[in-house]
Amino acid sequence: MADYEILTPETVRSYIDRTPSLAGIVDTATLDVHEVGDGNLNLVFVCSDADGKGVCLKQSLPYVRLVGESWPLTPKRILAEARGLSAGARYAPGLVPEYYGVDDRTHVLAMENLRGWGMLRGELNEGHAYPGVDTQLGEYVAKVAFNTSYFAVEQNDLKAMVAEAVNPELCRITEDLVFTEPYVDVPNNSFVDELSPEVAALRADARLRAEVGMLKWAFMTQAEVLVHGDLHTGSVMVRDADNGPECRVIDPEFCYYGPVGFDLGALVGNILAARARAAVLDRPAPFQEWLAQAGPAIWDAFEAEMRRLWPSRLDPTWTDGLLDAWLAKVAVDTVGFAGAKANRRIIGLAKVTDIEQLPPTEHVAAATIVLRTASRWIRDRAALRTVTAANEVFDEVRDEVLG
Ligand code: SR1
Ligand code: MG
Repeated sequence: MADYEILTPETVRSYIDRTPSLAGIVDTATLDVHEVGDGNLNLVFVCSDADGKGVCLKQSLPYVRLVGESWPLTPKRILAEARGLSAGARYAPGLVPEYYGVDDRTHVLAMENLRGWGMLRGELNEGHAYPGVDTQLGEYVAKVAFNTSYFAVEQNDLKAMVAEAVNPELCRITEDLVFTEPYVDVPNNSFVDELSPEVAALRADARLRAEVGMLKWAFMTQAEVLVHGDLHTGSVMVRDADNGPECRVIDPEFCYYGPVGFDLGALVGNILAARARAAVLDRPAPFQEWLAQAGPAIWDAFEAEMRRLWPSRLDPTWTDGLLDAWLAKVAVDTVGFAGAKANRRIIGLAKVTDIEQLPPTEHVAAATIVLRTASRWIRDRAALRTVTAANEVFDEVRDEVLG
């Protein structure tokens, strides 16, 4: 049970009226309110008035929405989301929604209402390409990463920021659901019988189990930058604007100081699911080709932005050679984390519509492509070295599964 007021579409108007920080944002007399939260954790209210002004209110529940009150979860996670959104607004303006503030009594965060925007995952499911959004996402990750790291923040200050941003309950979810549970038999897992041999094979692969353990270790110990922490294609809103496609990154409630490759890997791993879906549905070649270059494009934009920002680093004794070595390490991390993020969506709790909403035969084929590709990414990431090389594994596996 919550010990704070849980909002409903009917109570949102009076909540806005009695919350000084929201005064004047919308006209509550003409407000239209819809609860649209289709994620795993929270309530989301999109509110629009008759003049076209809007606000989006996100309220964290004291439990996991996907499961119910039997899985309690701190509602203070909304403060982590506020931290992530503020960092995005400061370092990557225009790539996150406008942030209007957070109320730590009711665990409600207010932000720009992205009315008319679509979720990238849903758009990809429908076969819609968003050229340029890949580049914007790579830039977003680099801008936040550089500016929240030792590259740009004085050592003592950064240590305080790392401590302030610890997010143990949310990180524990990731540690369990991404790195542990898919590889053992627990009630949270589920998959169709036809996938049992694939799952058994990856669980029996000692090398893979060791490598996924190393990725979990990296997730738990490498406080490199403020990562978003859940940067899948459902955390990206998109639209076709006058100047071309654009995106806004949302939902950073899992943010904490971790390895930057975890965010890049989340994007690449979810593009893997989208690619598998597009392949089994035999989507038109231009769409599949755009999806194929999206992972490398994200990486290229990330690397280019890091190199652009590099001359402004605080410590000039960090040489250009260090940046080269650091980028090489992050590229390997990215491939590995992408594999871990993809496998969990097939085997564990919290699946993705890309794969779940396929007809049975296509579902098995797409899931098999994801599992085989992702497992090779995890196991062979040091040899693969780049997102581009990882893409070639997808091509091989797709041909092996689809013939
Ligand atoms: C129990 S929460 C399941 C998942 O939802 C979030 O979006 C994260 O991906 C988390 O792992
Ligand atoms: Mg989320």
